[in-house]
Amino acid sequence: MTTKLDALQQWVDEVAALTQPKAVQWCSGSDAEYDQLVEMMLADGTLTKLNDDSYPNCYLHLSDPSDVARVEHLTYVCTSDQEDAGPNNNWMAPDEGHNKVDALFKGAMRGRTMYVIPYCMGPIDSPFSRCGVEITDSAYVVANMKMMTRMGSAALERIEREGSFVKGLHSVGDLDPERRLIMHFPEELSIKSIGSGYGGNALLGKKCHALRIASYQARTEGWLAEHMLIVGVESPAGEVHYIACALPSACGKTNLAMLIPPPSQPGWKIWTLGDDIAWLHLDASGQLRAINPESGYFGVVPGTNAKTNKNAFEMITRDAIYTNVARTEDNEPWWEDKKVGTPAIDWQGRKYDPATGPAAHPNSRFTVAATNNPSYSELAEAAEGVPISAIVFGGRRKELAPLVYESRDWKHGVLVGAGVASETTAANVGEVGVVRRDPMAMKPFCGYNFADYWAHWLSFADRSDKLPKIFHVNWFRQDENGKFLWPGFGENLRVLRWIIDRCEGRVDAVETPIGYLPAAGGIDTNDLDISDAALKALTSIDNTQWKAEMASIGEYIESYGERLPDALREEQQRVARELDKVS
Ligand code: OXD
Ligand code: MN
Repeated sequence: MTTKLDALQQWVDEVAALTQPKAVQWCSGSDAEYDQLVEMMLADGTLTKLNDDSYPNCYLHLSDPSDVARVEHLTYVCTSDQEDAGPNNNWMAPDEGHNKVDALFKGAMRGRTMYVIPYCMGPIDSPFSRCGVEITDSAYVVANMKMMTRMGSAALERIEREGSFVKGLHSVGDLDPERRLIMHFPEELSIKSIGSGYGGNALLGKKCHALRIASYQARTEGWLAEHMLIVGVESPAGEVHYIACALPSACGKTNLAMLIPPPSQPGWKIWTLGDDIAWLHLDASGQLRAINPESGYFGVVPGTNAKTNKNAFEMITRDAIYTNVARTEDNEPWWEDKKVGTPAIDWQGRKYDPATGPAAHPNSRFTVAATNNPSYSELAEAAEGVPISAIVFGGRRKELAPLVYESRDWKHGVLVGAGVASETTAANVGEVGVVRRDPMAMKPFCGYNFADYWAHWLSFADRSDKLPKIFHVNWFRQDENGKFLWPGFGENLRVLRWIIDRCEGRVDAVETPIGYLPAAGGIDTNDLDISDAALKALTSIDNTQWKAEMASIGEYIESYGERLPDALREEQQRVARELDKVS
C-alpha cells in the first residue's frame, strides 16, 4: 500500500531518508495486521500473553522503567511568536525545535520497520472529525492506535479526498530521557515525538493531536477541543442528558464516564460516549454538540475493581493491552486495589516484593476498544455528535471546593474553568499531590496561550444563546483525618442528577458569591451513609478560604499579562467583590 496523495508520499519518503528504517509498512488497520503484529511482539518479548482462559486476547507490555508517564517538562509548543504558545507551555522557535529533534531522528529507525498509520479522530464520516498520519517505529504504538483511533484504509481514503492531515512523527529512539522530546508545531499542524513509548507521548492521535494541535485548530475554526469525558444520563422515564466533564488526568474521568448506578437509583442508566477527550461544536441552531475523537480507552488500571468501576473491570477481561501492571502466579494481570488475586511478578518483571514499591505502576494502563464497554453508546459513531446539556469542571481538592456548584452564566463558568486547581497525579512524571492550577484540566494540553484560549471560550457567548450551564464538582473533599467526605464512584450519579435538575429548572439552589450550591435536600441522599456534618461541609463554602482562593485565581490569571481578556479579569473582580460583601 502507498498513497496517491503526493504530499503524504513525499513526507513519508523524507522521513524514511532521515530515519533510515529497514522497511516501510503502510498500515491497513485490519484485524489480520493486528494479529501479525501481536505475534511478532510476542516473539520479540515486547508483549507477554496473559491467561487466555480468564483474559482472552489480553497482553502485557512492560515499558522501560524510566518511561511510564507523560513528560510535561520535555513537551514543547513551537510557534513563531513565543507569546502564542503562552506561559502555559514550554516554547522553542520552530526552526530550533526542528533542528533539535531532527538531529535525534537522524538514523533513529535503523534496523527497524517504519509503520505509516493513517487515522481519523472522530467518526469516519463526521464533518467534525480530523485526520492525521502517524509514522512510528513501534509495533506497540500501531497496536494501541488500532484501538484508540479509526485507523487504516478508510482514514487514508478520507485523507486523500481532503488532501490535508496532521503529520505525526514518532520514534522510541533509545528511550534515554536525555534524548526525549515531545514537540508540537501547531502552525504546521505537525508533531515530532522521540524517546518515549508511553501512550500520552507516543500515541500521537491522543494528547498531541486531539488536544494540543486540535485546540489550536479549533480556535481558528471556531470550535473547542477539550480534556473532557462525554456521558449520557438516562432517567427512568427514558430522558437522556449528555454531560461533558473536564477533570485532570487520573482524577476519575473513566470511572464517571462508565458509572454504574447504585441500587438506590433504580431505573437510571449511564451511556459512555468518551472518557478523555471531547470536540465541541455549535450547530446551526446554537446547540453545543460533542463528538469523542477517540475510539478506545487508555485508562489508569490501579483502583479499578468490581465496586469502583464494574464496567471497566469487565471490559478489560478480554482484547486488552495492559502496560506496566503486575502478574499473578496464574498469569493474570494484577494491580493495587484489584481486590482479587495476589501479585507474583511486579511491573518491572521482578519477583514481587512489597519492600520495593507497588506491584503495578501507579500509572499503569489498559488499552481497549470502546465497544468492549458494557455501557458503550452507539451514538459515539454519530456524525453529528450528541447535544450537551451541561459542562462540568472539577479537580482533586482535599479542602475548599464544595461537592458541586453552578456558575451564574457562561462568563462566570469560564472563570470557574480557568480557576480549576487540582493535586498532581502519577499521569505525569514529577511530584504527586501538589495543588496546581489546571485551567479546564487543560494545563498540559492546551496548544496555545491560555489567555487566548479563555478569550475563545468567552466568545461562544456571542455566538449562541443556548449554551449549556457550567458546573464545578469535587469528589475528593476530606475531613481533618484524611477520610473522604463523599463516597464517590456510582454515588456521583446523585450529583449528576442535581446538575440535570438545575438544567431543567427543577430544583432550587442557594446563591453564594461563587455560584449556586445545592439547597438542603437538593441532592438525593436516600440510602446514603453520610453524616449531616459531612453533607454541610460538602454543600457550603468557607468565605475566608474562598477570598484567598479568589485572590490567588486573580493573581494566576493576571500572570497571563496583556492578552488576558478584560471580561475574565472583570468577572474575577466581580466574584471577589461579592465575597468581600459577606463579612
Ligand atoms: C491520560 C492523561 O492519559 O490525561 O488521559 O494523562
Ligand atoms: Mn487524559
